[in-house]
Amino acid sequence: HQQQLMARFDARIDDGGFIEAKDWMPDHYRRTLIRQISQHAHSEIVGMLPEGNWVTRAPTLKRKAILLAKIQDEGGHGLYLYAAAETLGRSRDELLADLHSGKAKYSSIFNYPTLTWADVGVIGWLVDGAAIMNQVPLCRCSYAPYARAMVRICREESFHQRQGYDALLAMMQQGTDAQRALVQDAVNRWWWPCLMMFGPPDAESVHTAQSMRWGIKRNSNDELRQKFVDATVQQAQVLGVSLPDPELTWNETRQHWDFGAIDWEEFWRVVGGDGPCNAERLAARVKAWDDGAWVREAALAHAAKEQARQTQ
Ligand code: FAQ
Repeated sequence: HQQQLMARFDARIDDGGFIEAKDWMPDHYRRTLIRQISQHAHSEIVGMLPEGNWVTRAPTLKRKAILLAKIQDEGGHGLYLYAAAETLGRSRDELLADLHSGKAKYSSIFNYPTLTWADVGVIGWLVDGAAIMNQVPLCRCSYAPYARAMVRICREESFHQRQGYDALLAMMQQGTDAQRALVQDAVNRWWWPCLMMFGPPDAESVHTAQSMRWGIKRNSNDELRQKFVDATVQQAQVLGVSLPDPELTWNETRQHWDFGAIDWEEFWRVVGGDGPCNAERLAARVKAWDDGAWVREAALAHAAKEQARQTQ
C-alpha cells in the first residue's frame, strides 16, 4: 500500500502536478517543506528589524510612509508562510519556539547592521532583488499552499525592490557628494552578503538535488545567484555605483558575468550564530514575543467569551 502511494506521489510530481495539504506525501517531503517554509517565515519577520531601525529617522514623510508599508508587508508575508507551514502539521507556536531558542535558521542577510539611510535603499534594491530572484520560481513549487502564498508575496516584493531603487536614484541623482558616498558605501557592505543569500554552492548544498527532484526548488542556488548578478550589473550602471568585485567581467562565451570568490567562511559563521547582529536580532524577537503575551491572552479570552455567548 505504501509503495502504491509513493508511486502515485512520484507520478504526480513527474507530471509537474501539485500536492495539496490533505494529499499523501512522503515524510521526508513534509519535513523538507516545514524546514524551508518555516525558515522563510522566520526570515520575513526577522527581516523587519534592520529596516525597522530607520522608521523614526526616514528623511521625509513620503519615505516614512513607504517604509512603514514595506515593513508591514513583511510581517504579512511571515503570517502567510507560518499558515502554509501549519498545513503540514506543525503549529506556529512550535515554530516560533524554535526561532526563539536559536534552534531554527533564518536568512543570514538579516544579521548585518543598517548603518545609514542608504542601507534602507540598498536592502530594497539588492536584498529584495535577490529575494525575488529566489522566490519567483517558488510560485511553481509542487506544494500548492506554499506556491499560492508565494504569488502574492512576489507581487509585494517587486514593489519593495522598486522603492529601494527609487530611494537610491534620488540620492544619486539629486543628492550631494556625501549622499552619493553613503550609497556607494552601503553597496560595498551589502553586495557580498546578498550573494550569500542564495545558499552554499551547488556542490555543497545538501538539500538541492532532492528538493529539485520533488519540484520544491525549481533552480539550484548557483543558477539563481548567476541570474541575480547578471540582472544587477546593468542596474548598478544606471544608478552610477560600482560593485565591489574587481573580478566582475562579462564572459562572452558563457554569456554571463563572471564574479569573484565568495567568502563561505563568513557565510557559515553568520549562519552559525556569530554574525555582527545575530544576538541583537534574536533578543529583539524574543522581547517582542514576551511583550506581546498580553495581546495573545486577551485575544484568547475574548474568543472564549464569544464562544460561550454563542453556546448559551
Ligand atoms: N541563510 O542545502 P541548502 C526575505 C542553510 S528573503 C541561512 O542549499 P536549501 C524577504 C539551509 O537552510 C530570505 N541559512 O538548503 C525580505 C541549510 O540548513 P539546514 C528568505 C542558509 O534549503 C527581504 C543549509 O544552509 N528566503 O526574507 C542560507 O536547499 C527584505 C544548506 O543549504 C527564503 O527563505 C542563508 N542564506 O536552500 C524580508 C526562500 N542558505 O536547514 C525583509 C526560501 C542556506 O539543513 C526584508 N528558501 N542556508 O539546517 C530557499 O529557497 C532555500 O531554503 C535556500 C537554501 C535557497 C535559502
